[in-house]
Amino acid sequence: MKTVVLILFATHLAGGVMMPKLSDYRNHTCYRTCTPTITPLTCEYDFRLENYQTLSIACFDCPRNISDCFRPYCIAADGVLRSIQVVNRMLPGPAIHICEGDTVVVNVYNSLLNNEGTAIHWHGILHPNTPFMDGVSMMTQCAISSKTSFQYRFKPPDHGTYYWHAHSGLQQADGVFGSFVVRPKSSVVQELYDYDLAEHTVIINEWFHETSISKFTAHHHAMQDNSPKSILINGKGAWEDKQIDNQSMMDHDTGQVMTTTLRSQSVTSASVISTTKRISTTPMPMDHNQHGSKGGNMDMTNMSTSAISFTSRAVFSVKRGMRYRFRLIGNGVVNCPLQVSIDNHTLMVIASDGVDIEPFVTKAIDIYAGERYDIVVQAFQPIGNYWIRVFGMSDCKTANQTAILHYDTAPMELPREDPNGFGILQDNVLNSINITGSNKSITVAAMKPFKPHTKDILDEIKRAPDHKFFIAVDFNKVNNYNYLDKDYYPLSLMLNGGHGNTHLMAMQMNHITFIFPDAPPLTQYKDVPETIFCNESLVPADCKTEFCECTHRLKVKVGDLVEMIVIGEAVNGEGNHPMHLHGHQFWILGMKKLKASITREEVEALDAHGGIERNYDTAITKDTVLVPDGGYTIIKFVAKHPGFWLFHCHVGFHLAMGLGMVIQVGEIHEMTQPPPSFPRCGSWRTDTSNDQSRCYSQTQTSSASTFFFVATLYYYVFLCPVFMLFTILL
Ligand SMILES: *[C@@H]1O[C@H](CO)[C@@H](O)[C@H](O)[C@H]1NC(C)=O
Ligand SMILES: *[C@@H]1O[C@H](CO)[C@@H](O)[C@H](O)[C@H]1NC(C)=O
Ligand SMILES: *[C@@H]1O[C@H](CO)[C@@H](O)[C@H](O)[C@H]1NC(C)=O
Ligand SMILES: *[C@@H]1O[C@H](CO)[C@@H](O)[C@H](O)[C@H]1NC(C)=O
Ligand SMILES: *[C@@H]1O[C@H](CO)[C@@H](O)[C@H](O)[C@H]1NC(C)=O
Ligand SMILES: *[C@@H]1O[C@H](CO)[C@@H](O)[C@H](O)[C@H]1NC(C)=O
Ligand SMILES: *[C@@H]1O[C@H](CO)[C@@H](O)[C@H](O)[C@H]1NC(C)=O
Ligand SMILES: *[C@@H]1O[C@H](CO)[C@@H](O)[C@H](O)[C@H]1NC(C)=O
Ligand SMILES: *[C@@H]1O[C@H](CO)[C@@H](O)[C@H](O)[C@H]1NC(C)=O
Ligand SMILES: [Cu+2]
Repeated sequence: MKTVVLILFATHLAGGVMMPKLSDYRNHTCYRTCTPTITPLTCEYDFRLENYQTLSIACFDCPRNISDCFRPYCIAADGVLRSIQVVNRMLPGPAIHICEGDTVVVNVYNSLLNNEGTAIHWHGILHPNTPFMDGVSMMTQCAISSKTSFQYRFKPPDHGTYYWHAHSGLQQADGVFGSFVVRPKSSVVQELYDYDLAEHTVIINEWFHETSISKFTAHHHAMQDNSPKSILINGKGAWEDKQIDNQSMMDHDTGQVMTTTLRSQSVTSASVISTTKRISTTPMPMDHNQHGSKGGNMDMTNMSTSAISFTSRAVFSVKRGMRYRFRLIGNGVVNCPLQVSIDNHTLMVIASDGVDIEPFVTKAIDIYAGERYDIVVQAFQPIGNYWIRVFGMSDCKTANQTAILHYDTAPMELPREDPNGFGILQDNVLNSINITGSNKSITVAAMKPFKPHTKDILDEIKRAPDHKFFIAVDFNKVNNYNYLDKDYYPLSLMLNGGHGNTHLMAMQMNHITFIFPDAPPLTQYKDVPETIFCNESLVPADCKTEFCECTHRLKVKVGDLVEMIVIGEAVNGEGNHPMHLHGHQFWILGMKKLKASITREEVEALDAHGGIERNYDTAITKDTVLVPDGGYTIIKFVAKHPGFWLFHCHVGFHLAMGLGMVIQVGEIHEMTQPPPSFPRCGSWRTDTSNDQSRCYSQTQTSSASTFFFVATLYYYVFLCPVFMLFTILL
């Protein structure tokens, strides 16, 4: 009896939410060969979000002892100490690899400190019937409060390369992301490669050496730069900088802070490190992460030379003579196109954003935040090791990273070529930032679908749209009260300071800064006052002179054909914006950089005179596309799926500044509503006379909370005294 009582009390103290053991995959069998006759599975994962640390105590002597860097839960990153936010103490977080037709269940346990809320978005995955599983905090659900859990459950309708990331604040930039691959049961492009392995998923992101929120506030409130120092490939990288040679690190054995000169540390001096190391007796878990080199210690650092740093780069193994499908994921968070190339190998592009395209060969791809490219790498070169190079551009001009393409019988050594070797390639580049350049470099608008469009699809694409929206994106010269004060430190003073900092201006779409409402409209439409929504024809003021901030919404009917001409005005500052649409794929009808800067009026005039061509015949579909500065990108889609779908710049800092809008497809009654117990949230105040819509009436209280209330009452009023009585009696 005593045990029962203790268990009851323990459960009570834990608040009822069980935090799972780390790395706890409910089912390890979802990664398998996908065939047309395969039995669909339900693939369940536990995600625990935590504040964590690179080079934590889990890392023992890493990076002085490189083997230690491969210990479970050791996140070495690029060897620089910093605070991070991660899922299951992994970077990237757990990879999801399923077959077409499988159902995904992810139990998110929010263990973040500071009572920070979260939400996880499944980037690129469509939700025809589960719009409330899109994972956008304050749009499709409430933020998952700290110390609570939330279960995502959905069936991805299409195969392809996707990824997941936090869609709440800047958590994605601090480590809350991972890959998500839905393998086809059968595929038209399959004959182009021999292998499609989980370990060849390549997720690339810029990396700050401090928390992203610290970078963000320094940028906007103190006019600092927002340039990341480094780049990570599958969470790994090498970093070299004299300033961090002597970074203070705790000696995890002695507990003493030691300043180590990492650069001159040699393999032999590593043995000087304390031998009274704590021994971890737990066996190494399987590497469920499946990113790059799995399991084994692929130590490719070279500690006897000062030319490189001391954490391991990602290693991708191949067998000579074979062709491999690599899935590249651009997980950018600032304005950093990332150019990817592989020494002595070409990249055959076969798919992008989950859609097969007519294969073509390029030397390099410029990947923008949120884009995915599937390529075939032919391992036909002499056996050896080759650099996979990633060069940052724009705000990442000084950041770069390398990984290694390793032919499996080659010695474990670094490629001979200089890792800084050549700079950014200008020719033979897909999606180049300078798309007016060489004729060998093409834009994504020039990519062709794998199979020609059927007549039905062509008719659909060519039909006159029900809505044609011109959307101008720019930094605007208005007093953005989020970063300035009209009276005490207005924009005019700041700009005259000689900095010319564009990031103090307002990041807007048609002169409107987007804000999320204080309750998610998809699931609590009644709680969102209609007055918070706005659009160009209904704004509070003259937004060209006054700062306008509201929930920018474009409302369309289910089935409407929508064309959007998105213009990168770049009048007040350059910036390339990769625009991402939730819930739909769109055709790309055109993309052109016209000049250094251009106004919406100029593009509208050009279009009115037939000066803007649209390619219908070979238009491909994507879900994330670059809008070049001083140019435009034209997208078109059938608004098939009812819901509230965010359309935003995927640069995390830009979205945080309000570069987005929401497309409302259909009326609320046409949208699939979540189960009645779905979590609710919102603002509250006692005096609601001016606003009846903010607090919930008794009838709207979810059945789950009613149940919880009744259960708690029952527990305290009845069960608790009974058990206490028993305890006393025993
Ligand atoms: C896990 O995989 C096995 C084997 O494929 C399957 O039988 C089982 O139903 C799966 N379990 C869950 C919880 O999906
Ligand atoms: C380095 O770490 C590995 C495994 O973590 C351990 O087996 C080895 O003894 C360590 N080497 C030194 C020199 O401490
Ligand atoms: C690459 O990054 C390193 C810092 O890790 C820097 O020293 C080097 O100059 C960069 N190379 C190029 C070509 O930008
Ligand atoms: C790092 O420490 C070493 C030894 O303490 C010292 O000689 C060197 O100047 C330091 N380097 C820097 C960049 O501070
Ligand atoms: C790789 O390409 C470089 C530059 O074209 C060339 O110098 C080198 O010999 C090539 N390496 C191999 C192994 O073919
Ligand atoms: C490490 O660098 C040294 C000096 O450049 C070189 O002689 C050695 O072969 C390298 N080792 C590996 C494993 O690459
Ligand atoms: C693009 O072109 C502009 C001017 O034509 C140049 O300043 C810039 O460096 C180029 N960017 C890249 C990434 O090549
Ligand atoms: C364009 O391509 C053609 C054919 O491949 C080539 O002859 C020509 O030199 C290229 N022009 C430029 C500017 O690169
Ligand atoms: C813009 O807002 C007005 C007023 O609410 C509305 O009538 C109009 O339909 C809206 N336009 C779009 C495209 O949502
Ligand atoms: Cu942007």
